[in-house]
Amino acid sequence: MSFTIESARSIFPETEVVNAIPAIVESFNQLSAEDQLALLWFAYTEMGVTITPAAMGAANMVFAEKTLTQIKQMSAREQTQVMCDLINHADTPICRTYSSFGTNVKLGFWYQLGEWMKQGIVAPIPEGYKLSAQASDVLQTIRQLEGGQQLTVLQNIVVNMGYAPTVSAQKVKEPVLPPKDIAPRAKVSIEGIDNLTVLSYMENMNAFDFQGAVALFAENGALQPPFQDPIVGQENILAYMREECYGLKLIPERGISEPAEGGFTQVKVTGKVQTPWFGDSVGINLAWRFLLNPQGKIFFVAIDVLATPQELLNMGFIQ
Ligand code: EQ3
Repeated sequence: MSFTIESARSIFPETEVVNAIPAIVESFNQLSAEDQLALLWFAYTEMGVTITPAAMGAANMVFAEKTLTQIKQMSAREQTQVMCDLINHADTPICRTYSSFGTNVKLGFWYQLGEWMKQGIVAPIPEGYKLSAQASDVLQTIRQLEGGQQLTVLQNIVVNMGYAPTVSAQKVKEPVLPPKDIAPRAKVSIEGIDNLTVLSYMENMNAFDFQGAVALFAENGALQPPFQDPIVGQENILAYMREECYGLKLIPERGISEPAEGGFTQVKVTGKVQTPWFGDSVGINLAWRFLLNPQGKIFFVAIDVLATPQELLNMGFIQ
């Protein structure tokens, strides 16, 4: 029997993935727009991590400049309306433009609005705003997550704002940056792993050489980001990486490699990823579950956010 993408999704079934996040995002979405805006403000200001302004360099903010300037020139009421529209997925020109931004531009857009809220240029959350009981519950749940998981919630919420009329909405094509020179590529070592495909994957990703990373995949291979369906095919994976992966730092720590049926090999690696937004102050605990075909190409890789830091050590034989 050979693997399908569907069957590959369940390799290393003992991996404990954080499952609270989609549920938290869902209960957040049930709140009123005002509550959502205020809750995000409270969560963001309480989180105790600050965005590295240099991260704005990882986002091509030029795509958002026109919209940001437009918002800056609005009255406070109009500004609040725009923010509520984004939350309500309203069909407005700004919401459509926002939906066309890549993840980093969306995050940078809100970072800029947040800075302007602090400076009084954009309408702040009214002083003394009281969250509803439901919103306070959601905030409390977010507080109890560990740092990397809090960021994952925030990112998921921000990415889904705006108005996208169809699933295949036109995306802004972010310019292709040349890969870093060979020299600054850092050699990666992973305890328990000597598989060259897996090691090269990590090295290419850290050098932002996405073409190199994608060449390691089988033509019909797939990459499954956290909480998403698999992205299938080299071309789609490349487009995804160009949009989502600039500035990420993969820090794999340890792994296990074992033969699977049909001449395939399954490899599980645990470690952390750092986002350019918070530099080395927050690491998100992850597992990569690779399935390599008999030719040594990546047939499938899932990236999962781990439920607990202890999971970093769980390779299947520690129960
Ligand atoms: C202004 C304020 C505060 C209040 C207002 O009312 C509303 C909003 C929205 C506000 C602003 C909020 C802001 C500025 C939020 C910013 C949030 C940020 C910067 C979050 C960043 C999160 C980044 C994360 C979680 C990155 C995770 C990356 C992962 C898991 C990468 C995984 C991958 C690996 C490791 C691979 O090997 C392949 C690719 C892939 C991407 C899947």
